[in-house]
Amino acid sequence: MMNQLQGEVIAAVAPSSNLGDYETTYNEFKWEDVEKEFSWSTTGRLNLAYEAIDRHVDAGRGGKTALLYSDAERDESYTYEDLQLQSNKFANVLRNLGVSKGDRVFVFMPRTPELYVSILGTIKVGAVVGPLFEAFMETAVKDRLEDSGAVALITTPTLLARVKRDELPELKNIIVVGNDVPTDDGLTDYRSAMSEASSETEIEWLEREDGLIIHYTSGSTGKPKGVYHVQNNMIQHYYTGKVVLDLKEDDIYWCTADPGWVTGTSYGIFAPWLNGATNVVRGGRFSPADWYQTIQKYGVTVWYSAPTAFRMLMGAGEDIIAQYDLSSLRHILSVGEPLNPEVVRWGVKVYGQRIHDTWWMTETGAQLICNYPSLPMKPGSMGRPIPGVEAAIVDDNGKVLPPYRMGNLAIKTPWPSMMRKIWNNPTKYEEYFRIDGWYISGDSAYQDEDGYFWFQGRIDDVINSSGERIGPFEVESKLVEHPAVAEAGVIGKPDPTRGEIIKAFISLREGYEPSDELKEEIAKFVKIGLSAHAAPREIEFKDKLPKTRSGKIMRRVLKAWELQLPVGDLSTIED
Ligand code: 6R9
Repeated sequence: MMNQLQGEVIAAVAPSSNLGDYETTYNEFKWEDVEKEFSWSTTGRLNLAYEAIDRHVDAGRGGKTALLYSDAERDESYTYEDLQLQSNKFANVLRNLGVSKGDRVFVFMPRTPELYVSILGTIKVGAVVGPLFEAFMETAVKDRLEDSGAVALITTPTLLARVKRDELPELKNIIVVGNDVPTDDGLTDYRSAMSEASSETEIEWLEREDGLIIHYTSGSTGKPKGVYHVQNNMIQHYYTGKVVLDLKEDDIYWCTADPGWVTGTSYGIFAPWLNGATNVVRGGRFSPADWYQTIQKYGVTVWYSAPTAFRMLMGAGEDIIAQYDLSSLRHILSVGEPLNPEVVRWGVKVYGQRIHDTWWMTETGAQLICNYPSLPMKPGSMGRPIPGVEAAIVDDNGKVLPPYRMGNLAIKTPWPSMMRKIWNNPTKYEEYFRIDGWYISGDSAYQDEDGYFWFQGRIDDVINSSGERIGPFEVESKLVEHPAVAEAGVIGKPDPTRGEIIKAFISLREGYEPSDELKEEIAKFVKIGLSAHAAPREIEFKDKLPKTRSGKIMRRVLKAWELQLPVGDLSTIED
């Protein structure tokens, strides 16, 4: 099973990347060298918003474009100096409302420049940001505001209707961005408050261990967990921006993620601005034409997205690609889910670029295992650990396993952007560190003899059929190679004789109709292409698969459907 995806290597594309030679950099690397970049090396204090924005202005780069924003109605551009002044104003708006260091301030609104200004201003006063997806409904919003004890919220008139203010006594202030702001108690009109606020402010200078952000993320059971991160994260945001995103002075960088997801903050805000890049934000929903148009319009050079988006672009076909000039692209990356080798091959074909997989989690705060422009790529592998990080496959007792043995993907503690707590839930936090010296990710993987890591699934997704352990990802990857298959989700279905059998949920590409013949053909395709025991014994066609907002196929929902069990917390599901 484990060697099925091995053997294919795509040569390094940019030996002159910021990383340089992987082995040498990895062996000689020290975090202390990166830390020197920031103000604490001279003052002992820091503030991420200062380091990301004002630091560039102080260094004479204030006129450089920091943000290129567009949606169906707006088309705007902001320099680093513009963002400095706007975030200063917003910091003053918050201070006038009594917000101070350590307070939790949540943002609940679509991707607009105001969202980015609000986040930066919140950090400037030393408050902890809590980003929420715009599509959250009442209960999801309430759970998060209540658990975190948020004192302020920035939202829009439309979304305000989903905030149960009478049930949230700690939420004293709501700042509303929009045209018709109601004038109730506790509501502040963003625009008029901003126009009255001074554009100078005192930055709250912080310790490295002071709070930065809380991202709520769903586990397989229970309520969402508030993953708490500190200012120290910026060391790793900055460094991975440099060596994984490979950001250079002239890059036009586009991360397609919403800040409701950790990718949209760590890599949609912090990493690009800490590196002084020009950051593209496109509002509105996904559409292939719109996305290609965005790349063409701005001349995007570095593009960070997710497998689900790449698969949808693949589904949209090649004719549309021919209508746009995408020649500015020089580096493409992916995160959030396993990146199927088929997608990598397709990227090489249609974009002339490898799509570089990166692995990390909300809890890890920043990228940990990655493909680099200067490293040969093995499609289907997540790559190798970033310099300064040690990763391994360990068994349940913490024993490090040799190459090709599947086990817990674990990270040696600590690393700069490691979460520092689960808000209000120390027990959950400790579970991740139950094996001394290691963070246990909950993912299963194996490592090959060259040190590359291969994702197999979430631990609880691993299928055991007739004693064979099968990673659903390998089966799904083979399935999407079939011309009829757009997306596939694979689960283990309990079976009296085999323990579990493999069941595949499949959505079909345009032009294909469900039929028993097609089921047979697809099963045979896996049997021949992967192995007999990996072939799904059952296939069910669906119009759409359940996915999180970050694009992960929710295997636990497929499983719950199959077993007719409650599906649990669905607050992060796509509509
Ligand atoms: C950044 C982010 C974390 C979980 C993680 C794993 C899956 C993320 C992946 C990947 C395979 C990759 N995941 N990147 N699986 N290959 N390159 O996604 O954070 O939303 O917390 O999800 O996502 O299962 O444990 P988060």
